[in-house]
Amino acid sequence: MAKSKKQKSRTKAESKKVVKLKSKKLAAKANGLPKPSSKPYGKDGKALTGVRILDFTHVQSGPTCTQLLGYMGADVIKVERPGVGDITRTQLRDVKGQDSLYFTMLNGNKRSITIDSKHPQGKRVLDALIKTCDVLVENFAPGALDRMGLTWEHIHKLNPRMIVASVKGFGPGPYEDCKVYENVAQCAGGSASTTGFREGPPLVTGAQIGDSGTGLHLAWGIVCALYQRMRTGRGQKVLCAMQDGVLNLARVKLRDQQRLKVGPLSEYSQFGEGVAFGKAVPRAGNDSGGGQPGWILKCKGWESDPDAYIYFITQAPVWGEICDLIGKPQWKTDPDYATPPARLPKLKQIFATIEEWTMTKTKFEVMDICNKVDIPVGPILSMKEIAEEKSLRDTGTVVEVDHPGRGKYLTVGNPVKMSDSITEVERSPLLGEHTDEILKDVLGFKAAEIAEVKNSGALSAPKKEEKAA
Ligand code: CAO
Repeated sequence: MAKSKKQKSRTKAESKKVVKLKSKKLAAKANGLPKPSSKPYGKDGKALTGVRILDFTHVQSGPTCTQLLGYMGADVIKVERPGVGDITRTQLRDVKGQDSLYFTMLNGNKRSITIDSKHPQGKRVLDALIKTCDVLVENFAPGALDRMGLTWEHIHKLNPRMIVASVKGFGPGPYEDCKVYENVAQCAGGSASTTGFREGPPLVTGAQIGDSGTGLHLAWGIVCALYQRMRTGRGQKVLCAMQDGVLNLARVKLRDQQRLKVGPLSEYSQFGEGVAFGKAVPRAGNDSGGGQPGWILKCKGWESDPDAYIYFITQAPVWGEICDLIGKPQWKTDPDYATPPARLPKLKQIFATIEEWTMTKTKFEVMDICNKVDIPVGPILSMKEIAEEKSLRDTGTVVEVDHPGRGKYLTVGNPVKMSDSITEVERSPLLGEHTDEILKDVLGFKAAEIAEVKNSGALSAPKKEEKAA
């Protein structure tokens, strides 16, 4: 049936209303987000494209954080002391006169500008950078940033949106003024007291959980603060104390401290060995941290290769498969071995028997055989093996980059892989390599201004140091 003019226009108005309602609903559903990008995945910038970091970090903890942000696409501007730079540039040098691996492996995907932060003209440049950056990251000794005049109040007056992120050794409390390095944090965060063998002294770990671990925590805090800023429009302070970062990684040991009140820790091999527990969580050697007993066992070649070992977990669901592999099928039904509680007092002997089998195979053979029947094992990989491992190169976890001074070197790429933010690992910058570029392109300084700042000596090493170098 044909509609009248009036009916038609009413329908139009109505349909307009419906469209409006629909788009409102859609907008609410999208949580205020833009329309999904139509560009192919990996081709629409990076996760942190558009975020600019004023990187005032040095040594390891802070640089780890800003390198990760750089991997995610942030523009990281590293401020270094003229003529000297980050102290790690010259520490543990392997190539004479060139930036060390210590520096190059922690400062990829960054630009370097040299500024004397205590020089009036240096302060002028820093203030200009504060106005244009989103995040200031620092890991100076407590109070050093304030002594430069870069107090929270000063920064916030210049840029209320600025996030100020800091690594310190300790949070507020009796040790807040202490300078802290990696192993100090491992000890103060509960890792060292719970690492090592019961009979031996506390041990620090090879993984840099104090420095790199805290840098990683700080990066997470910064990204969260950036997200909150989208709602509040203002920056905030982000603090990660190394002691706190280590404790967060050692939280299972604080779990065990509380369990100790209730009774002995039955998954620790000292329980099976009948050794009494003290008041604090003991060192557990190579015991597995979870409820499934595990140990490191020798493999073929262990006599000459210090890394011919495998971590072997006697997970309950695959006990039968383990018994078959090691030629002890009778243990599947023997009441002395058939259940996890029955095995606890005999773990030492059980692992010794499994080791007789693993010693007849290389760690990679054990890996192949066990994984086929879902027995969890882990080969002890040397750094040489990791450096040469093809699959790690293929995924970009180990990357070779070229450096104008020192040539090719290996670095660790982004350990986090994202489908729409592809990491391109870049070499570390030379000291002050981007000073001019930053003054001109980031700060918009005219040639005369650049000359004025440069002539003041705020961006170069004092004459004496220049001669010494
Ligand atoms: N221009 C001028 N001065 C600069 C400068 C620049 N661009 N960059 C740094 N400085 C100055 C600082 O202002 C400071 O001077 P004051 O002491 O006079 O204020 C001085 O250099 C030394 O800084 P610092 O005390 O941070 O360095 P340090 O070598 O004495 O200590 C460390 C190193 C790591 C122990 C200390 O920075 C610290 O405890 N940081 C926090 C915890 C941390 O990150 N530890 C991890 C270290 S390993 O990753």
